Amino acid sequence: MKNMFDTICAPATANGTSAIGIIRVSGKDAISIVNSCFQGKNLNQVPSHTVHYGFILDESQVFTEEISSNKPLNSHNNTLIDEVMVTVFHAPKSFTTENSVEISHHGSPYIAEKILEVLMHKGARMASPGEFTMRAFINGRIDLAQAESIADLIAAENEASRQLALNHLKGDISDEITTLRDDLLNFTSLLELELDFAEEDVEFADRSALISLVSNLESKLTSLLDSFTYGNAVKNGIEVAIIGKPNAGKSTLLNALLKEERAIVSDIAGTTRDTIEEVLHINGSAFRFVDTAGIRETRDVIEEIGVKRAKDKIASAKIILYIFDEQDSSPDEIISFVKEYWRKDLKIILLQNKIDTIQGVDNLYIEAIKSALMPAYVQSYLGISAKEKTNIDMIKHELTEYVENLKTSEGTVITNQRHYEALKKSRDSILKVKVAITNKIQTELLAYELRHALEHLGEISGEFTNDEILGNIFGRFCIGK
Ligand SMILES: Nc1nc2c(ncn2[C@@H]2O[C@H](COP(=O)(O)OP(=O)(O)OP(=O)(O)O)[C@@H](O)[C@H]2O)c(=O)[nH]1
Ligand SMILES: [Mg+2]
Repeated sequence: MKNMFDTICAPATANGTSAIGIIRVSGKDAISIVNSCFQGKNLNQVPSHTVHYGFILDESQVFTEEISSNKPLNSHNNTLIDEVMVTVFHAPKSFTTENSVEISHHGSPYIAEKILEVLMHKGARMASPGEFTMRAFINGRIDLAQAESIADLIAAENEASRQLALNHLKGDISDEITTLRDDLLNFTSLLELELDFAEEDVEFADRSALISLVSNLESKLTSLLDSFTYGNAVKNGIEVAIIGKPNAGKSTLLNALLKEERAIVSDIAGTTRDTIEEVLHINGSAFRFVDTAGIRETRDVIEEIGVKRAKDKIASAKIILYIFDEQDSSPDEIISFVKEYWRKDLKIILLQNKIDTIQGVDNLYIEAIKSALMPAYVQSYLGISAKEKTNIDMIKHELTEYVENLKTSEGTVITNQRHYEALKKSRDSILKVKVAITNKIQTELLAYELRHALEHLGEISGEFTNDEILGNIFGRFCIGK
């Protein structure tokens, strides 16, 4: 980890031309460093949370002359880099809790670079990725789960992930974990007290109360863990594979869903050979649609690879849109396909395509499929025309409903794999504690398992952490965050 006492600087806005760019400076000397290359006002004397107009002075100027910050504004132009607004924050009321300055300059990458050069000449160093947020964490302004939620918030691309990230930033995970930990800590202390009085054979920690606490914890941890299915879906999008025989209309359907001609459509069976993936946001949730090669026996080596990829997609997808043409698929074919690929955590939607080409509905056909598969294997059967875009909205409605059903009862939703792992380990320890109590195991072992559970819970908020974990988390942030 780099020195936490350095004053750091970095652009806070994306690299590229824009109306305004912001450079962030944080650390003990942030204000004096910026002041030493600022012309307009003495920043060392301004109150916190105030904005000031002035100029950033050129590096050569900074070097050759003692700068008086109260110099008149009409100095020679080539000594000035840019006209800026600076915002001053005094410790501890800043994002990092350190003295901080934000310089708003004209949004040219060249100007940003020049200003950073000057700041570095004056003693600041370039921040590493996520270093501002890491300082906020190390200085105790936010916990680790909140720090991670900042990265999630920046990455949020739809309404649901924005909402969850904001809840996390506001501390919903942290609050929940703190409550769980406090209860546990209380008991662990009582058990450890018993150990101190081991000779006397006393019981400070009421075992039946401990059992009910442990059961309570177990169910809370389980519901947090369950929420990850939804949380993960929101954060990473839900994979939806479009599967079917060649010419069923898979690519036409992808195009209809996306409302653009993304995939090549033709009446030659075997048109799509590779998988084609596109993200579509429906009612605030992200779906990753994958168009695949039509599944059939083939001697064509390339097509065979495509078919293999399609089958891999069935394995990784959460939802399958199985699309078929009545004139080209018997009920038996469809039934045996579904039975072959069905798994408990997979939703299969059957789409009878090309309804624009059929005269009247063949009830026997539909009934044969429905009676064999519904509701055990399949919950929805829709008639569509991908070409005419008939009933595409019904597919979208089914997908939205899927997301709604994933939502567990209201409450905290886990979106982070690291939290999920830590919660799982906590629950494992809690289950061991439960067994230990029932078997009237030694207090010492009981206390040991409880400590473990506490540590795993503490990993989430960052109470128990190490440089490697921190490096891993903050290294993925952008510079300037
Ligand atoms: N009438 C009608 N034709 C359709 C419909 N959907 C697709 N087609 C036609 O069916 C043919 C095959 O469509 P594709 O979308 O390329 O089928 P695919 O499943 O992607 O086929 P492969 O990539 O070869 O596996 C094309 O000629 C489409 O125009 C539909 O709803 N109605
Ligand atoms: Mg295709």
